[in-house]
Amino acid sequence: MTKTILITGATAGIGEATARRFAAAGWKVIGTGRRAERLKAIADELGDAFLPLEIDMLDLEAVQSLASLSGEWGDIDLLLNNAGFAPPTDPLPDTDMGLLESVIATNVTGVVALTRAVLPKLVERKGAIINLSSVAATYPYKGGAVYGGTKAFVSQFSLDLRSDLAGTGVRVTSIEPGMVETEFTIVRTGGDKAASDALYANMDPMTAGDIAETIWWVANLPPHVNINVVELMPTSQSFAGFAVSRK
Ligand code: 8X3
Repeated sequence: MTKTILITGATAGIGEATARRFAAAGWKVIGTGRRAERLKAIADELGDAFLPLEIDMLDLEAVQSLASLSGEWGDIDLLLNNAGFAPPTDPLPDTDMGLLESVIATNVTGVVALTRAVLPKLVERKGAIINLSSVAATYPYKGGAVYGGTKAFVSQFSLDLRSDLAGTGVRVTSIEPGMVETEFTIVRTGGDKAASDALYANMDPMTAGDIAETIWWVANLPPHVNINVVELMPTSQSFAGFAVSRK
């Protein structure tokens, strides 16, 4: 039987790569995003397998409306909470509060609202939820307080949801990648392509396809196997030591 995945932020990066990966394997893909022309380009490419929905995760009424998807697109087997972004790594007082609010609203409130909206469908289908967290949920770095805080929320939300869903057969996974070369850093730097290129230069970052493949693996394990957390990094990314300030 054909399965259906709902992907937020399907217009680029990990969301787009996952849409392609699942459509190529015969899944139906509902993709949400803000950029209509990008959604249209993906729809032109994937054809009937793809339902493009122009939705801004900040619009909670639009998010809630996904609870009423019906007919051919009403049965959702897998929710991929992928939409999210990071503010610049500037000191907190220098970062625009409106921007921080939209990061929190997208990465936290949007994930909660959409999960809440489609959970009855997932329970009905014994489906699954995969949440895109980050290594920033676990490992602090300078300028990452709000982004890391939102991702720590996503990781813990995923674990706690498993408790709520005990006995339902619904699986929940938190995927926690390190450096993946997508538009993530271009967005984070306010459109600075050169800064993004420099960050990923000569270090073989992971690709959106690497993460899509991980999502595919998690989603297609037998129903009795729940992967709680997947943390992955490029081989070239590792850890720095603690910072110590001395008198
Ligand atoms: C972002 C991961 O390592 O680029 O989610 O900060 S990293």
